[in-house]
Amino acid sequence: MKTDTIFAMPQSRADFVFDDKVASVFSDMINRSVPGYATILSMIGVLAARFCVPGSRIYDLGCSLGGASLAMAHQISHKDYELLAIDNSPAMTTRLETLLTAPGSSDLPIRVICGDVCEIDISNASVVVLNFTLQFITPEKRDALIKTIADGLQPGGILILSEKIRFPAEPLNELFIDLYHEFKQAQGYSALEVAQKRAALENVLIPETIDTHKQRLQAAGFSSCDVWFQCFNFCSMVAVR
Ligand code: GEK
Repeated sequence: MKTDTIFAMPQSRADFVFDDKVASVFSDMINRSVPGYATILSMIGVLAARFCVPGSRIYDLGCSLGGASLAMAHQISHKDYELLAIDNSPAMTTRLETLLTAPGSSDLPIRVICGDVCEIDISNASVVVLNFTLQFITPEKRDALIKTIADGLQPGGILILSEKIRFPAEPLNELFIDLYHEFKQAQGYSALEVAQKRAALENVLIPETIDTHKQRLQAAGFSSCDVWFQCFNFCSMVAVR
Protein backbone atom coordinates (compact mmCIF):
# COMPACT_ATOMS: atom_id res chain seq x y z
CA MET A 1 0.00 0.00 0.00
CA LYS A 2 1.52 3.35 -1.09
CA THR A 3 1.83 5.90 1.75
CA ASP A 4 -0.22 9.11 1.53
CA THR A 5 2.15 12.12 1.63
CA ILE A 6 -0.02 14.40 -0.56
CA PHE A 7 -0.24 17.21 2.01
CA ALA A 8 3.19 16.67 3.61
CA MET A 9 4.89 19.67 1.97
CA PRO A 10 3.67 23.29 2.23
CA GLN A 11 1.44 24.07 -0.77
CA SER A 12 -0.98 26.74 -1.98
CA ARG A 13 -4.60 26.12 -1.11
CA ALA A 14 -6.69 24.26 -3.71
CA ASP A 15 -9.92 22.26 -3.43
CA PHE A 16 -9.50 18.53 -2.89
CA VAL A 17 -10.12 16.35 -5.99
CA PHE A 18 -10.19 12.58 -6.48
CA ASP A 19 -7.49 12.58 -9.14
CA ASP A 20 -4.80 10.09 -10.01
CA LYS A 21 -2.51 11.26 -7.20
CA VAL A 22 -5.24 10.65 -4.61
CA ALA A 23 -6.35 7.34 -6.15
CA SER A 24 -2.77 6.03 -6.03
CA VAL A 25 -2.60 6.42 -2.22
CA PHE A 26 -6.32 6.14 -1.44
CA SER A 27 -6.24 2.91 0.59
CA ASP A 28 -3.65 4.33 2.97
CA MET A 29 -5.40 7.71 3.06
CA ILE A 30 -8.86 6.43 3.99
CA ASN A 31 -7.57 3.84 6.47
CA ARG A 32 -5.63 6.55 8.34
CA SER A 33 -8.33 9.24 7.96
CA VAL A 34 -11.60 7.54 8.89
CA PRO A 35 -11.75 6.15 12.41
CA GLY A 36 -13.18 2.64 12.25
CA TYR A 37 -12.99 2.38 8.44
CA ALA A 38 -11.94 -1.32 8.46
CA THR A 39 -14.72 -2.17 10.94
CA ILE A 40 -17.29 -0.28 8.87
CA LEU A 41 -16.29 -2.15 5.69
CA SER A 42 -16.44 -5.49 7.40
CA MET A 43 -19.90 -4.75 8.90
CA ILE A 44 -21.18 -3.51 5.51
CA GLY A 45 -20.29 -7.02 4.36
CA VAL A 46 -22.24 -8.54 7.25
CA LEU A 47 -25.29 -6.33 6.53
CA ALA A 48 -25.16 -7.11 2.80
CA ALA A 49 -24.94 -10.85 3.49
CA ARG A 50 -28.11 -10.53 5.57
CA PHE A 51 -30.11 -8.32 3.18
CA CYS A 52 -28.96 -9.28 -0.34
CA VAL A 53 -31.94 -11.01 -1.93
CA PRO A 54 -31.28 -13.53 -4.76
CA GLY A 55 -31.97 -11.94 -8.15
CA SER A 56 -31.55 -8.37 -6.84
CA ARG A 57 -29.00 -5.61 -7.35
CA ILE A 58 -26.54 -4.01 -4.95
CA TYR A 59 -25.31 -0.47 -5.58
CA ASP A 60 -22.02 0.87 -4.16
CA LEU A 61 -22.30 4.61 -4.87
CA GLY A 62 -18.97 6.46 -4.78
CA CYS A 63 -17.13 3.14 -4.64
CA SER A 64 -13.55 4.54 -4.92
CA LEU A 65 -11.30 1.46 -5.00
CA GLY A 66 -14.19 -0.85 -4.14
CA GLY A 67 -13.52 -1.39 -0.44
CA ALA A 68 -17.24 -1.81 0.36
CA SER A 69 -17.99 -3.71 -2.88
CA LEU A 70 -15.28 -6.28 -2.16
CA ALA A 71 -16.30 -6.62 1.51
CA MET A 72 -19.88 -7.34 0.38
CA ALA A 73 -19.00 -9.67 -2.48
CA HIS A 74 -16.67 -11.70 -0.26
CA GLN A 75 -19.32 -12.10 2.46
CA ILE A 76 -22.46 -12.86 0.41
CA SER A 77 -22.70 -16.65 0.16
CA HIS A 78 -24.44 -16.82 -3.26
CA LYS A 79 -23.66 -15.19 -6.62
CA ASP A 80 -27.24 -14.54 -7.74
CA TYR A 81 -27.00 -10.73 -7.66
CA GLU A 82 -25.38 -7.94 -9.61
CA LEU A 83 -23.21 -5.43 -7.76
CA LEU A 84 -22.90 -2.06 -9.50
CA ALA A 85 -19.84 -0.13 -8.27
CA ILE A 86 -20.10 3.48 -9.40
CA ASP A 87 -17.69 6.40 -9.11
CA ASN A 88 -17.19 9.54 -11.21
CA SER A 89 -13.39 9.50 -10.80
CA PRO A 90 -11.83 7.61 -13.74
CA ALA A 91 -8.64 7.28 -11.67
CA MET A 92 -10.63 5.24 -9.11
CA THR A 93 -12.69 3.12 -11.51
CA THR A 94 -9.67 2.23 -13.68
CA ARG A 95 -7.80 1.02 -10.61
CA LEU A 96 -10.82 -0.91 -9.36
CA GLU A 97 -11.16 -2.67 -12.75
CA THR A 98 -7.54 -3.80 -12.36
CA LEU A 99 -8.08 -4.93 -8.74
CA LEU A 100 -10.99 -7.06 -9.93
CA THR A 101 -8.74 -9.07 -12.24
CA ALA A 102 -6.77 -10.36 -9.21
CA PRO A 103 -7.04 -14.05 -8.31
CA GLY A 104 -10.01 -14.55 -5.98
CA SER A 105 -11.83 -11.45 -7.25
CA SER A 106 -12.17 -12.10 -10.98
CA ASP A 107 -15.35 -14.18 -10.66
CA LEU A 108 -17.21 -11.74 -8.40
CA PRO A 109 -20.49 -10.36 -9.84
CA ILE A 110 -19.24 -6.74 -9.74
CA ARG A 111 -19.74 -4.31 -12.63
CA VAL A 112 -17.73 -1.07 -12.45
CA ILE A 113 -19.28 2.09 -13.88
CA CYS A 114 -17.60 5.48 -14.24
CA GLY A 115 -20.42 7.97 -13.74
CA ASP A 116 -22.19 10.48 -11.53
CA VAL A 117 -24.29 8.84 -8.79
CA CYS A 118 -26.83 11.66 -9.16
CA GLU A 119 -27.52 10.60 -12.75
CA ILE A 120 -27.92 6.84 -12.44
CA ASP A 121 -31.09 4.75 -12.40
CA ILE A 122 -31.64 2.52 -9.39
CA SER A 123 -34.01 -0.42 -9.58
CA ASN A 124 -34.55 -3.86 -8.05
CA ALA A 125 -32.07 -3.02 -5.27
CA SER A 126 -31.88 -4.91 -1.99
CA VAL A 127 -28.78 -3.09 -0.69
CA VAL A 128 -27.47 0.39 -1.49
CA VAL A 129 -24.24 1.75 0.00
CA LEU A 130 -23.19 5.38 0.31
CA ASN A 131 -19.97 4.89 2.28
CA PHE A 132 -18.66 8.45 2.85
CA THR A 133 -19.96 9.67 -0.54
CA LEU A 134 -23.07 11.78 0.19
CA GLN A 135 -20.85 14.29 2.05
CA PHE A 136 -19.20 15.11 -1.31
CA ILE A 137 -22.51 15.64 -3.15
CA THR A 138 -23.62 19.25 -3.35
CA PRO A 139 -26.27 19.69 -0.59
CA GLU A 140 -28.98 20.79 -3.08
CA LYS A 141 -28.77 17.40 -4.81
CA ARG A 142 -28.86 15.23 -1.69
CA ASP A 143 -32.68 15.02 -1.24
CA ALA A 144 -33.15 13.87 -4.85
CA LEU A 145 -30.41 11.23 -4.60
CA ILE A 146 -31.82 9.75 -1.38
CA LYS A 147 -35.32 9.74 -2.94
CA THR A 148 -33.99 7.92 -6.05
CA ILE A 149 -32.40 5.33 -3.76
CA ALA A 150 -35.58 4.88 -1.69
CA ASP A 151 -37.66 4.47 -4.89
CA GLY A 152 -35.20 1.93 -6.32
CA LEU A 153 -35.06 -0.28 -3.22
CA GLN A 154 -37.32 -3.27 -2.77
CA PRO A 155 -39.55 -3.18 0.34
CA GLY A 156 -37.35 -4.38 3.22
CA GLY A 157 -34.17 -3.37 1.36
CA ILE A 158 -31.53 -1.24 3.08
CA LEU A 159 -29.40 1.83 2.53
CA ILE A 160 -26.12 1.97 4.44
CA LEU A 161 -25.14 5.63 4.79
CA SER A 162 -21.75 6.50 6.32
CA GLU A 163 -20.88 10.14 6.78
CA LYS A 164 -18.64 12.63 8.52
CA ILE A 165 -21.12 14.51 10.69
CA ARG A 166 -21.40 17.79 12.55
CA PHE A 167 -23.07 18.37 15.87
CA PRO A 168 -25.72 21.00 16.68
CA ALA A 169 -23.95 21.96 19.94
CA GLU A 170 -20.86 23.95 18.92
CA PRO A 171 -18.66 23.00 21.96
CA LEU A 172 -19.23 19.30 21.22
CA ASN A 173 -18.63 19.89 17.51
CA GLU A 174 -15.27 21.52 18.31
CA LEU A 175 -14.37 18.78 20.79
CA PHE A 176 -14.98 15.98 18.24
CA ILE A 177 -13.09 17.83 15.48
CA ASP A 178 -10.20 18.33 17.87
CA LEU A 179 -10.20 14.66 18.95
CA TYR A 180 -10.37 13.66 15.30
CA HIS A 181 -7.29 15.74 14.48
CA GLU A 182 -5.52 14.08 17.42
CA PHE A 183 -6.52 10.70 15.92
CA LYS A 184 -5.01 11.72 12.56
CA GLN A 185 -1.73 12.73 14.17
CA ALA A 186 -1.68 9.40 16.02
CA GLN A 187 -2.01 7.80 12.56
CA GLY A 188 1.24 9.49 11.53
CA TYR A 189 -0.04 12.66 9.82
CA SER A 190 1.78 15.89 10.79
CA ALA A 191 -0.04 19.00 12.02
CA LEU A 192 0.74 20.58 8.61
CA GLU A 193 -0.82 17.64 6.74
CA VAL A 194 -3.93 17.78 8.93
CA ALA A 195 -4.31 21.55 8.46
CA GLN A 196 -3.72 21.53 4.68
CA LYS A 197 -6.11 18.62 4.08
CA ARG A 198 -8.75 20.32 6.24
CA ALA A 199 -8.46 23.51 4.14
CA ALA A 200 -8.61 21.54 0.87
CA LEU A 201 -11.81 19.78 1.99
CA GLU A 202 -13.53 22.88 3.34
CA ASN A 203 -15.64 23.63 0.24
CA VAL A 204 -15.84 20.04 -0.94
CA LEU A 205 -16.92 17.92 2.04
CA ILE A 206 -20.04 19.41 3.62
CA PRO A 207 -21.05 17.50 6.77
CA GLU A 208 -24.59 17.54 8.14
CA THR A 209 -26.08 16.59 11.51
CA ILE A 210 -27.50 13.13 12.24
CA ASP A 211 -30.95 14.76 12.58
CA THR A 212 -30.72 16.25 9.08
CA HIS A 213 -29.83 12.82 7.67
CA LYS A 214 -32.65 11.12 9.57
CA GLN A 215 -35.22 13.69 8.44
CA ARG A 216 -34.13 13.31 4.81
CA LEU A 217 -34.31 9.50 5.01
CA GLN A 218 -37.79 9.62 6.54
CA ALA A 219 -39.03 12.17 3.99
CA ALA A 220 -37.74 9.95 1.16
CA GLY A 221 -39.87 7.03 2.37
CA PHE A 222 -37.57 4.92 4.55
CA SER A 223 -39.65 3.25 7.27
CA SER A 224 -36.90 3.33 9.89
CA CYS A 225 -33.29 4.44 10.26
CA ASP A 226 -30.68 4.69 12.96
CA VAL A 227 -26.97 4.90 13.68
CA TRP A 228 -25.16 1.55 13.99
CA PHE A 229 -21.59 2.91 14.25
CA GLN A 230 -20.10 6.15 15.53
CA CYS A 231 -16.63 7.35 16.45
CA PHE A 232 -16.21 11.07 17.11
CA ASN A 233 -17.56 12.91 14.03
CA PHE A 234 -17.87 9.82 11.83
CA CYS A 235 -20.93 7.63 11.75
CA SER A 236 -22.72 4.99 9.74
CA MET A 237 -26.49 4.62 9.58
CA VAL A 238 -28.77 1.94 8.26
CA ALA A 239 -32.15 2.83 6.78
CA VAL A 240 -34.81 0.24 5.95
CA ARG A 241 -37.18 0.78 3.02
C1 GEK B 1 -15.08 3.28 0.25
N1 GEK B 1 -17.04 4.39 -0.64
O1 GEK B 1 -13.85 3.09 0.28
N2 GEK B 1 -20.67 10.54 -8.42
C2 GEK B 1 -19.88 9.44 -8.26
N3 GEK B 1 -18.87 9.38 -7.37
C3 GEK B 1 -18.64 10.48 -6.63
C4 GEK B 1 -19.39 11.66 -6.76
C5 GEK B 1 -20.46 11.66 -7.70
N4 GEK B 1 -21.24 12.73 -7.89
N5 GEK B 1 -18.91 12.58 -5.89
C6 GEK B 1 -17.88 12.00 -5.23
N6 GEK B 1 -17.72 10.73 -5.68
C7 GEK B 1 -15.59 4.41 -0.60
C8 GEK B 1 -15.04 5.73 -0.12
S1 GEK B 1 -14.64 8.33 -0.94
C9 GEK B 1 -14.72 8.99 0.66
C10 GEK B 1 -15.69 6.90 -0.78
C11 GEK B 1 -13.56 9.79 1.11
C12 GEK B 1 -16.73 9.74 -5.25
C13 GEK B 1 -15.29 10.22 -5.26
O2 GEK B 1 -14.71 10.15 -6.55
C14 GEK B 1 -14.64 9.29 -4.24
O3 GEK B 1 -14.07 8.16 -4.87
C15 GEK B 1 -15.80 8.86 -3.33
O4 GEK B 1 -16.98 9.42 -3.91
C16 GEK B 1 -15.68 9.36 -1.90
O5 GEK B 1 -15.89 2.58 0.89
O6 GEK B 1 -12.58 9.95 0.36
O7 GEK B 1 -13.65 10.30 2.31
